[in-house]
Amino acid sequence: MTDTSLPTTVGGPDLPQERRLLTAVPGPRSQEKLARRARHVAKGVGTTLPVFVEAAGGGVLVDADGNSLIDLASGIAVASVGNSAPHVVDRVTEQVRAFTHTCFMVTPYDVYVDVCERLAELTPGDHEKKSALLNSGAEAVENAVKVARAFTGRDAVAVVDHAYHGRTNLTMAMTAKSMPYKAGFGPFAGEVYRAPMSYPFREPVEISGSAAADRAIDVLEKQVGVGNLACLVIEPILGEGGFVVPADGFLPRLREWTAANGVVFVADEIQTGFCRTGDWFACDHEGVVPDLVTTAKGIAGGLPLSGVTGRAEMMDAVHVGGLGGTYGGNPVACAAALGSMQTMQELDLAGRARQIGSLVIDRLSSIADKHECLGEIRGRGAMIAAEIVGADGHLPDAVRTSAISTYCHSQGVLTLTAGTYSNVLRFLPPLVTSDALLTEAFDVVAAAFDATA
Ligand code: PLZ
Repeated sequence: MTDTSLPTTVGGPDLPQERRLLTAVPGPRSQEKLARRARHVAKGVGTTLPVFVEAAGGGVLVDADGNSLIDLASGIAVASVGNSAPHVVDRVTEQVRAFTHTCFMVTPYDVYVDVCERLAELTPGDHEKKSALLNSGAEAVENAVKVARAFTGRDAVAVVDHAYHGRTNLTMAMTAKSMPYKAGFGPFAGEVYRAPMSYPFREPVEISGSAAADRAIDVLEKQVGVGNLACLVIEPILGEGGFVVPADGFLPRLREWTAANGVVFVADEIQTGFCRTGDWFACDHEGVVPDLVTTAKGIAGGLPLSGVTGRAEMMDAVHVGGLGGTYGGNPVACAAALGSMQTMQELDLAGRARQIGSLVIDRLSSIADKHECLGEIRGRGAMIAAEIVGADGHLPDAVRTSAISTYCHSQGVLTLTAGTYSNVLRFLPPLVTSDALLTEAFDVVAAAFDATA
């Protein structure tokens, strides 16, 4: 008889931290599972790398064929503390044993309040803050807009070019890119207006951050009217848009203008938050203090949780019962968040993100010396991207980008792409990845540039 008290597969940081290829990627067992997936899972749900994962931890994913892949994705910036991080596993296990759900709106519990208290401490600014917890990033963005509308009594929502805010109806309207996020899914929510972003690599002529902000402000003042504008929602560094870091001064100028005009400044820190950029939040780098911050992804070590945190008077502008949802702030997800934040603090993962950033930038710089197609290296902390261009040094090269990524996958390194023009390689390793593993991963990335030249 087999001992069923023990899980057959254990992930977490004790997994051997190595790249190990036993078969082609995907191997035969993953291929079999893929055929089953195709029978039962809707086609619209895409796959970046079709291997079936059986365990993960630290900086690796182990697939059904026993291959150990280096993870440069973290499940899109989620597993920052690594998969099955010990504090997350312990707190989740304890919580699952105690109770799994009551619905916070029916009968409250401590871990929800604990997470809100931590969010108030960790998000930028030392003003009085309150939070509401939800399930997904898109839901957090939707709720931030509800709060801003309730507080201001205004309707309009401003977003920027290349923005990504989610796949629900309102957040599809707020997201810029049509394919694959919006095509065929309209009509979209109204009263969403798009302003030009600061995208230093793609400006026709060099423009300062504050001048780029004035360009956006001009569009909003003339085409929307500040009196109609409830909020400006912006990612301090674009995520899906290609890790675009706006020119210095862009965010501070927008912050100043929104404050002067009664517009709620919402920082969407869903991808940038929780140590990813080398600080707790990306707004911290320029000393920008948003009115509201949306969080998700890295917050809870892989369990679904998101939040809106902001000025107490804004959060409290909504009538009782106006915010919530059945699962929002689920106790198991909240326990995971507390374990994840504890890990970030104990291991100084913000500091580690900065170290990872310099290693990655170093490696990409030597690739750029050899390959002119690497048009720009940008990002902060462990959120670094390489924009891939054609021989003119400017035209986006999505084909080469995809070829580089595909090569990495075949060699057991999980990379992601991004960008409006699908020509950005983005690197989001778990913040607990070792230097040795990163070095090996970037040897493969370098080989991918050579092999696709
Ligand atoms: N805001 C800044 O990055 C999620 C989406 C991947 P959800 N980004 C990854 C995909 O193809 O669906 C994201 C984000 C920013 C909002 C969201 C939305 O978060 O948890 O996916 O709803």
